[in-house]
Amino acid sequence: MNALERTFAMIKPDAVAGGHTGEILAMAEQAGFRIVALRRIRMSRLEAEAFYAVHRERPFFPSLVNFITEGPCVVAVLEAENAIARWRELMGPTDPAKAPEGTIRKRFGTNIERNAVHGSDAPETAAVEVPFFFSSADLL
Ligand code: 3AN
Repeated sequence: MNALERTFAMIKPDAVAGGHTGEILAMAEQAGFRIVALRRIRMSRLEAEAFYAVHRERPFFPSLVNFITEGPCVVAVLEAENAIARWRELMGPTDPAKAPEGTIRKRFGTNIERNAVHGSDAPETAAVEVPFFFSSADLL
């Protein structure tokens, strides 16, 4: 089975403000992902709270919402075989201090919160996160 899969990817405000959008997209393309959809957005607090609703009860939730709304993000849909797992591998672990060489978070992450990128963690998550930002007409 070599079915193509799509994942939701986000370049977070730290990496966008740092001028790393192009390098991160280039890393994605060099790793074999096709960029299906791409948009620069600025999330409202309401949108950020909805997007990160699964973390609502976590102690870091208010700080996470502050961070993700501090500036523009770039959101994308990436397509590849096994895209969800492969994008998470290219991102590296949540904590950039634990990220191996060659990962996006090793190169551009600062700490567990300001970690440059996001990616869906499962097909069920991608199925919610992709339509959160993109309509079917964006996904050709
Ligand atoms: P990932 O982004 O690697 O899937 P999640 O889903 O566990 O990680 O967490 C979502 C986001 O919440 C992370 N990207 C990070 O910005 C933030 N976060 C997770 N754990 C912590 C923590 N212990 N302290 C601060 N922020 C955190």
